[in-house]
Amino acid sequence: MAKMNENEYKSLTEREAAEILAGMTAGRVDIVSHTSPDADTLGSALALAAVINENGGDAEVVCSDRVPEYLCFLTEGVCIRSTLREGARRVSADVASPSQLGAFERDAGTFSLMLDHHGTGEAFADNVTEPGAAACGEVVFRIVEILVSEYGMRVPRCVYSYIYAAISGDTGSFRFSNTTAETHRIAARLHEEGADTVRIAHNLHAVKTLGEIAALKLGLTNMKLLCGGRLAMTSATLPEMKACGIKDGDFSEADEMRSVLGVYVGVSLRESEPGVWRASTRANNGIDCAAVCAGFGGGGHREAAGCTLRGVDRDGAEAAMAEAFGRAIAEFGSDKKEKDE
Ligand SMILES: [Mn+2]
Repeated sequence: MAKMNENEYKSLTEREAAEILAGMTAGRVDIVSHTSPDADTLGSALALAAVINENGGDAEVVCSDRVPEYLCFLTEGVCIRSTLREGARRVSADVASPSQLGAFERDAGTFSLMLDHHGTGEAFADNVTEPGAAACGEVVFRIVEILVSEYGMRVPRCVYSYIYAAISGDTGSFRFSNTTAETHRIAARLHEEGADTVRIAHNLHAVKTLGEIAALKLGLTNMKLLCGGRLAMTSATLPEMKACGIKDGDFSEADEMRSVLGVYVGVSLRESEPGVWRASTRANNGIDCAAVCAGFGGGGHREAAGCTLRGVDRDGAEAAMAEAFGRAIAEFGSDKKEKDE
């Protein structure tokens, strides 16, 4: 929240945001998503635009980047603009900082309202920011409820699916630690209102591209279990990825490695250029990946972190990771023993 309230922009309640949005059913409104759009930013923006349009408005969803293929089921039948409209008021959904506006970064000062749940970043408009919300979709849900109860606005059925997709996306299908009892209560309401929960779960969490399947296949082929079954590691060289038709950067199997029964840490290594290896790491059981990766000049979160290893071949990169995580796993084991005793 640090920067949020120190500047000229106001922190708004959902009620105040609803009042602003209720006033947007006349005239043009652009609802803007962040770069590299995900289900939360698009679902939130689509929901707001659909409510405004259902009540006589002229709202469009705008994103500086293209919608990724796996999210096309969500934007079906809606034109996502790549430019802002002249004279339209501007609202952002799930955008934490001006830089996340991408091509519209310079227009950041022209926004009327920001709806967000990050709580880190830099406000560029009066905003509703709720770090306790699992997704921007939760904020949008509460605002839509106020638009219905206090402004008598109509809500088309698709809105409930958009918001459900937003929340399902940011919570990893209600599995991540950001999921609260309130998240489930909202999801239940969305379900009752007709959200297409099965189709959303399938498209967001089960579907894989052929490229992802190729990467998974290579990742499983190259998998090794180390440290007495506590460390699962895989790696891919540039020629291997090329031979399997895996595009640059699409090999990231740390989550798959972590999912092996009994494993504390999953590591995925990919050669990004000859002699340079990018490591992506995921931990269960409280081992601190960020601390281990920091030893290699990288960083991230406790459960998910990364680093880059230079001047090594595959054996060297694997040995470095096995050594560092082997130590972390051994320390973790002895800490645990002490606590148990
Ligand atoms: Mn989000």
